[in-house]
Amino acid sequence: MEFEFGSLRFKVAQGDITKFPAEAIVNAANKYLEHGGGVAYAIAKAAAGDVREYIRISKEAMREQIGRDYIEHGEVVVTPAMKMEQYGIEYVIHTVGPYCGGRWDEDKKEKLKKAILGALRKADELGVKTIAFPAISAGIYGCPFEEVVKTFKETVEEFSREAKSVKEVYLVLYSRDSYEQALKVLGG
Ligand code: AR6
Repeated sequence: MEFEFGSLRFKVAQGDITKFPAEAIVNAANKYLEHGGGVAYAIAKAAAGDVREYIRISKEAMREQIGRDYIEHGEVVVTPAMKMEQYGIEYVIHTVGPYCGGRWDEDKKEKLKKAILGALRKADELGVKTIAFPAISAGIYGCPFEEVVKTFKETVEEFSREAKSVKEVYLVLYSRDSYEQALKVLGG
């Protein structure tokens, strides 16, 4: 499924983001970049082989780029793709979405928008053309999948008015079920 917003395309795909051929992939991180489970663990493992090593690299990058040992919603940290370079991935952009625990309201939506926009703006700054996102906050953080998908589409449309180098934004869904659910939500 594909949407065109000016010169920007928003596409929904199914697959494993650690092998997805985009110049930048986004990690659904926690504020301390601990990469303990979910897609964060998978990315850390695929990048460095050793998850603890990638956590160390991420925390060091956070101190250099943010000057703190945690990030807020909207703040992002960039680390190298390491072993994922074989798929054409150059950067991992770590962002933190809201914790929902099954609930959803305007505040959670705003936090998710900030998390998505922060990563998109960083990709633009890095001169990236193609960026791929997982369904941030829709796993361990328990945000309603449909709301997450709708918020992605809305946020990418908003970003299209300021986008410079970014031309393609992918939402990469892990399971066939979640992919089909997303198509339904977005009217496919
Ligand atoms: N490729 C694409 N999507 C994936 C993959 C993959 N390889 N693996 C999982 N997903 P989650 P969150 C999907 O829980 O809810 C971590 O411990 C998954 O099916 O990874 O933002 C962090 O360190 C789901 O739809 O992220 C944080 O502590 C989506 O990715 C916390 O989890 C996001 O699920 C963040 O929770």
